Amino acid sequence: MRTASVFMGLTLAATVLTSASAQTSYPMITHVHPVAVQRGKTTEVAVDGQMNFLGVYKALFEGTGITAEIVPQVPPKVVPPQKPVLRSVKLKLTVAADAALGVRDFRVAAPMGVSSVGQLLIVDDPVVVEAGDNNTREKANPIALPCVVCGRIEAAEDVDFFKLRAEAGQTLTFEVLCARLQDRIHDLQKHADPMLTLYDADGRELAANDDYYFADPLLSYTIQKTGDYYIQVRDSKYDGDPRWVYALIATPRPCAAHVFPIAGNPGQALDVEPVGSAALLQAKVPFKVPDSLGIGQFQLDVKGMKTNPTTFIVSRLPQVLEVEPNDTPEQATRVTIPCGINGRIGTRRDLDHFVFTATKGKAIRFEVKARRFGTVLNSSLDSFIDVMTPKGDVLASNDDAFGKDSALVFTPPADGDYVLRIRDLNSKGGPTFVYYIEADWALPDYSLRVDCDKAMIGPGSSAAWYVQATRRNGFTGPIKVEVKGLPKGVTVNALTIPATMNEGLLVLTAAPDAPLDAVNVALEGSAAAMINGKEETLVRPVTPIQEIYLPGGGRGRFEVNLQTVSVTEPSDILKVEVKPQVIVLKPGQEARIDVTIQRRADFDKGVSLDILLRHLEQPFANPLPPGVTIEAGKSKTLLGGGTQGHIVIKAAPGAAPIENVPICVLAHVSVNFVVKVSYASPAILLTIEK
Ligand SMILES: [Ca+2]
Ligand SMILES: [Ca+2]
Ligand SMILES: [Ca+2]
Ligand SMILES: [Ca+2]
Repeated sequence: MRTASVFMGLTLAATVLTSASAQTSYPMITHVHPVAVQRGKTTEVAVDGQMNFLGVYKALFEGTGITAEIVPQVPPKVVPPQKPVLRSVKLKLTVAADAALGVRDFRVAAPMGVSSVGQLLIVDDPVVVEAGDNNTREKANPIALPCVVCGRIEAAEDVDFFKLRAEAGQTLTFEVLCARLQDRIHDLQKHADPMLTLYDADGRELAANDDYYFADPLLSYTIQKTGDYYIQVRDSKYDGDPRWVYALIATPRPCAAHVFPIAGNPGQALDVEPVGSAALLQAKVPFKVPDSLGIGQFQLDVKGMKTNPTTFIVSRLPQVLEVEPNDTPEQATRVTIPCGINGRIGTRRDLDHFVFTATKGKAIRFEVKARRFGTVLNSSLDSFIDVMTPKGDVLASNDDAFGKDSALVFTPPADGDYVLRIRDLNSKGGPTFVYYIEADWALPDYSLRVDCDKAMIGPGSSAAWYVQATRRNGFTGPIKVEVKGLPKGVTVNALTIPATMNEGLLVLTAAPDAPLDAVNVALEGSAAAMINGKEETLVRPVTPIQEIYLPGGGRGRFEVNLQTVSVTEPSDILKVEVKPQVIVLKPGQEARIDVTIQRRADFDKGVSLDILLRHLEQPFANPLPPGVTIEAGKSKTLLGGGTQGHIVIKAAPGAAPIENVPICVLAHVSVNFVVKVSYASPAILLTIEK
């Protein structure tokens, strides 16, 4: 049944206590309070949002080490046929003592569907919750460091003061996680821009910070005089919203906001330079690189104290460090491809050059990993890269390929030396402008995303996921996609994205007796590719993308870390039936798909049909093979309150042969003028003959 949906309008606020009997949607999380939970403890948190949280029976988390008990809910009394609605659920969270620190995605599951993604912060220090009116220094909430304060910038003009005692010589660090917890919230139209200010006992401002990690602030300050101090959290424009929760980390422990170098080989013993207050204690810190490949966050040991988890990249590529001065092509640091380059745009207008020897026609891929919104790559650098001749003639350039990070593929026109240059787009620089560049052969490869991140399937019904492939460096082969860990009673069609297509459809179907449940699943692609003359199997994960509301009603898409399947109670549309389920066309031929929807007895609202996933006429996914289109004039897609429709598809005279491409019919129900819920038919296998 439901997959796509989104686009909350303000109209939802009008239906606070009751909903119409039909037009089912899923719970949409907007915020969690308190948003931080201490590991090794059990904590009760409130999860709030839109639509209906009544009957939530389970919570699902990214990673391991968190379990949840649902605190029993008390449904409000309503007059039938109205149904009770709750906008909140309380969870009793138990976090294992060895659970990974940091931000985690999670969801809750209700009988009618699984929620959009919410985020929680796992911390080591005691959590305290903002209390009462703390809008002035006089009314500040007392806190004892180290701690994590969970509060809210709940209204315009809200300022939150916290009072603390500090000793002369202590270096304190304060960090807020607030804006970073809002990026992937489905329908939070207005986002916070928090800032921090530190005051002494007399109200003199000692330090302030607005944007350190994207819009979130961080500041460290060395106390000169033992006494009372005040830390203030507010929005930089004095705005506020009850959904703007934050975690204020307040600690006398050393801070490593970044490290240099930012990458190393598994198991390597490195001396890294912390950027932050940890550098006051120890300029170079021994660090054993973990074995887990990829981008992670790890704590440093500084003089017997642990820092915050800081971002580090583990790679098998040989690692090199920039050597200053390298501000001109003549001073370039020599590197050998393939390698990982570690550097820093250390000052304003700094340029870093790297010279390498290349072979005519042997393509090289450069990818910067420094700053990507919505991830832990949080360097200050907005990279810009050029590949040049040793004389400085620019041959290729890139600014933004992955968020603010640059990437390009360079095919050398002749044997010889070439120079890679990296700089900040705005000529800024400083200790926090660390970067890593993957410099590797441009080998055939691909990546996969899936729209969307959750499936909600009624008994006997189906839901659709659209897998989208990006092919790189000449990879043209078919890609097999599999779903691992489906719940009991749920099946999915086989999918191999053909060589001539870049997308494919997965239809998940629940058996009529499938039990109510929700589980996280993993999608994986595998494909054969010729790598240096040898056939290899490339296995790649599929990144879930959640649709998010864009102001004005547009459909945004944001990468999340959870892919979830739920079996629900029967919804508005019980089933979308299609005939035929196998279609064979010759070029130039048409086929008519007859569609019958089974409505739940109390559901009489309008339904529309489609094969493409579209919003406001913009296509987001199209499972039809090349040359096959919908004949809109011959189709009946607006059913009103009816149950019968049809869609005519046509193969163009030049349509290439292709076998058994899965497509399906979506039945859309509008929840309001911006929220749409989609139900899917079983897969139809489409073949084009010669
Ligand atoms: Ca507050
Ligand atoms: Ca800010
Ligand atoms: Ca330089
Ligand atoms: Ca850039």
